[in-house]
Amino acid sequence: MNEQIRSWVDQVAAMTRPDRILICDGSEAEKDALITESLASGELIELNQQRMPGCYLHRSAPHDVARTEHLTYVCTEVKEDAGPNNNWMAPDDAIAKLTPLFTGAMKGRTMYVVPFLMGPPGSRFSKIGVEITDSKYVVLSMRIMTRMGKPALDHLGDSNDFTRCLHSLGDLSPDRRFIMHFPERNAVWSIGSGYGGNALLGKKCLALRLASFLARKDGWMAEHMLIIGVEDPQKRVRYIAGAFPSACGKTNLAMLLPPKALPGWKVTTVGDDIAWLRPGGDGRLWALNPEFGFFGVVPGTSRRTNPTAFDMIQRNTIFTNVALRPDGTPWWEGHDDPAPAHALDWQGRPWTPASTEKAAHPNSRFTALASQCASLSPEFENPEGVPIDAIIFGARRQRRIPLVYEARTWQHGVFLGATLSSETTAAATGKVGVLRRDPMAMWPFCGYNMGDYFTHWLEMGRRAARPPKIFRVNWFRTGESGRFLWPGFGDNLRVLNWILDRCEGRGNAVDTAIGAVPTIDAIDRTGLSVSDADMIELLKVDPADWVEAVATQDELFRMFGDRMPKALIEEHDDLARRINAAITPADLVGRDNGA
Ligand code: SAT
Ligand code: MN
Repeated sequence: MNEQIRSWVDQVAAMTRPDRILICDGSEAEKDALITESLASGELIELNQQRMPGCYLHRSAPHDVARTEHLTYVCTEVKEDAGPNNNWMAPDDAIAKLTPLFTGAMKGRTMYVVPFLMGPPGSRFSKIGVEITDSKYVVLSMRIMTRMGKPALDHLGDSNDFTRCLHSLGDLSPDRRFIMHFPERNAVWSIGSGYGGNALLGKKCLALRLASFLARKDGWMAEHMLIIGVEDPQKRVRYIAGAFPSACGKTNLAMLLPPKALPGWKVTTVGDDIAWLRPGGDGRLWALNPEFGFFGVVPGTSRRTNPTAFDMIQRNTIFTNVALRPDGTPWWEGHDDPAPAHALDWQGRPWTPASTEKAAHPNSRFTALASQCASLSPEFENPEGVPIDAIIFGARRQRRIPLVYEARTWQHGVFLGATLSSETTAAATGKVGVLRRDPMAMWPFCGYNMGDYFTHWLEMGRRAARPPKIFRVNWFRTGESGRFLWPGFGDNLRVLNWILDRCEGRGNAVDTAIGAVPTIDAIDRTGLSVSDADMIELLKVDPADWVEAVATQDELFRMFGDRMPKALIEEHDDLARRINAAITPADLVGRDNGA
């Protein structure tokens, strides 16, 4: 056993006073024992093992169902280093606040020590964490989401270079819940929540917040991005990384199944949530997925919307907060099967289709091994990652934002990322459906001042001789009465193909004030029933509609004061000029409905 881990474990045990300590090796026998104990304690409920072998249901505490951003802190010595995008507490104050909460917190419980590896074994880019937790559900989930146990210890050797991740369920009260990050001390302390992003500390805490901080120091990037390979009929594979806020379809896009009308095309999955990117010797950006599994949103997942994910979660999967049918199989809104006549809802209460509440929680989740994903890329374990041709930024936007457009330059692309905003989802607590700024989809995950983060993005573009092209996409534009104009899902490949064409100097586009937008016939609509009128609507750039958007961008940029890079302010002023120049006198007089 690594001596540094041992002495840290001793220190934590002295504070938390567990009844037992278990150092996890990641073996099958250990998993089986954890499942048996979890079934006995009610932390897991066995699902129908004939139909769904190795599948279990976990019901969380009713008020512990999503990330709690208002209880999440970045604890840097200097407040400005955390920035206006983070809650801040001085590191010593944070320790002083949490020490009483952790003191004795594991009495009567087992303390699990979970060494884990983020990134492929043997990669010089991989990182080690050790999570101490008193939750069996967390251990079982970490076993899926990370390379846990022996591969991690082998990678670490006797080094002290690991992130100290301390977690306890505490009493699960939001009043005593904190997720504290200490980037300068390479540590995370989380108490009071068993929910994914709050409790599986390898994911958002290490692989995004702490990693983004480290990445800036060491010249790489940790981003909230999926990574996919797009294989053409000639078997050439190109790679796209895409940043989207939580619950905006990253998992569906990562496992995209091409429409029948595009034979010979294939999408392979490298990752669905997190990308670590570095400039390679060839001047390109190379990306790897540090995770080992998928923690995806369940509602809406079906054979129709995402057959790959649906098949993936038929075995060895932990479901959290879905409904339970009488035959012991799970159900959720958007399942292929119709609503059952009787079920238990996500809290275990009787439910019928007449119930006014949802059967599954809107942020119910599956946790499944990447190796169970039929579309997993053969490059998944490549220690160098994959070379990225295009970066896409996407979000949920009913209005204004075209289906796709292209940035003029890297700097303009960084501006497109920095001005990303999205309608909120159930992945974080708070109101759903309101527009919020989410630069690069990293607002909740950037572990330092976002002004510095923008500067770092600009710098990375300068450092890579052949940086990817940058695009903005929006699958969610609606027409009259809220109808989605674009079918989404597999048909998004049509948009990706235009993007890849543009990366090679092909593909038709018109220059507009906001960037290059496809011409009406530029996106292949073979076999698709999207009318010309809808296509025009999907691609429309209405300058008058952009005036307000440009004005609110000011507010965001001003938040960062002198940490805001001038280059992005210039991009903003440039956009304002272009929008004003594009406005016609008719726009000023007034427009008819929807025009
Ligand atoms: O933060 S989680 O990992 O729980 C899910 C998400 O918001 O992306
Ligand atoms: Mn995410």
